[in-house]
Amino acid sequence: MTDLQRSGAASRRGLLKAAAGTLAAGAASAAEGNPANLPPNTPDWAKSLGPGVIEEAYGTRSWHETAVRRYVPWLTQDRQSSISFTPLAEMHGIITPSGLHFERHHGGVPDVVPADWRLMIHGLVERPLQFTLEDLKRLPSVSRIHFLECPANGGMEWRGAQMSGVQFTHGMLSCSEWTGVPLKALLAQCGLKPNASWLLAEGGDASLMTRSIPLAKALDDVIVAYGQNGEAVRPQQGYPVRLVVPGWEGNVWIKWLRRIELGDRPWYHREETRHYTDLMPDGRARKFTFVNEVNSVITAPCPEKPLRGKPGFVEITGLAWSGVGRIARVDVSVDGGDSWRTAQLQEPVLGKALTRFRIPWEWREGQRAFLQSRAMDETGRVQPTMTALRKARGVESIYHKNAIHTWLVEPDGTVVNVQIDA
Ligand SMILES: Nc1nc2c(c(=O)[nH]1)N[C@H]1C(S)=C(S)[C@@H](COP(=O)(O)O)O[C@H]1N2
Ligand SMILES: [Mo]
Repeated sequence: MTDLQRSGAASRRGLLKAAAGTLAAGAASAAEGNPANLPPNTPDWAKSLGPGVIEEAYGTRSWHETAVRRYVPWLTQDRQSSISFTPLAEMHGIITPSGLHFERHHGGVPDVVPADWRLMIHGLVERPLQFTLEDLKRLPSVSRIHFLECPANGGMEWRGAQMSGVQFTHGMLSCSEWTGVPLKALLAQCGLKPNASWLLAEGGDASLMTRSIPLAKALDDVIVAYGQNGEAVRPQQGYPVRLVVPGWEGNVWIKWLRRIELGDRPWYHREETRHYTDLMPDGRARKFTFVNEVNSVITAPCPEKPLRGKPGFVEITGLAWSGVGRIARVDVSVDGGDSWRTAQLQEPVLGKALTRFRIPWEWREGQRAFLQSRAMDETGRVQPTMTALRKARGVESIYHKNAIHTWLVEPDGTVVNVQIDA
């Protein structure tokens, strides 16, 4: 049996276990290599026919690839109301494979039966309507690439660095191509009453999560999405339909969407309609902070991608994003912000999407370096330093931490998560 056959035959769970189990051995043998497989020899895998088409009717990645979503056991009491993180250090380009999209659920993942699913739109409308999935798919669609970030991303680090790598410092962040119907079109079918100014979106999971969203945003760029990266939205992401609210905090991207109610004010009064608030140093709270502001992080080198023992040319690369528009510029420092060089932005550079940046660097043997990236968006917003952000927001917040992040490269090439006073 070849490796591909073995992985094809294994259950999903079995495959993950197998992959994890071979990680250590695989890493060691990858470094050494098997001389019999190296040039000029014919490698083992070229000596016999491999499996044919549809051996795996729904494909999976190579079983040698081991990056997985992970969670932090001490962060939540259980896994139903919890969060898992995207392994950002392993990502190429800007699209997150759907199987590695971070997950945030308040009541677990419901198994919604598509034939039994309806979207109800009611409240301050002329004609309350219900849509089936087929109804939605008959309407003109759009496909747009947007990042989705939980506003709690980085929230464990207001008081200091504490997470072990970029997966946990920034991994409540993913980016997909979303396909669906502009919410504006559905609202037009229902006919808005003149005093409609807010909407309530409700999810069909056990948490029946609801969020208030200003109507102006709904009429701007909100999508009622059934597609994710070319296929149906994954169950973990809200199958069959979720709200896509470009650039805005993840908690308003209601999953398993089932109801939209139009009103003339936000739904403060409902217990389950609590919104995320930001506690300020003077004791006041910011009630609605919808936009995820300009942010960036270096994804290599990083704690998961150390330079160990290999001085010389290194490409520093990472991701930048802004909830208000396109990324205009990313500067990179290797000396903790004393000096900066402007990185190259890789196409495509899209509004409210992840943007990849790259810049070459010569790492001298034994050099200690403080790597930072500082993004600026097309509106001129610039990422603040951690010191400046703390000054403005204090340390009682959880949400909307978009400070410049620092990785310390030790003389031996190990990379450590640190915060510096600058
Ligand atoms: N119905 C419902 N929608 C939801 C949630 C939920 O628990 N239930 N979690 C929200 C939060 S807090 C975030 S950050 C995003 C996460 O989306 P993802 O799981 O696709 O990454 O979904 C939002 N939509
Ligand atoms: Mo979230």
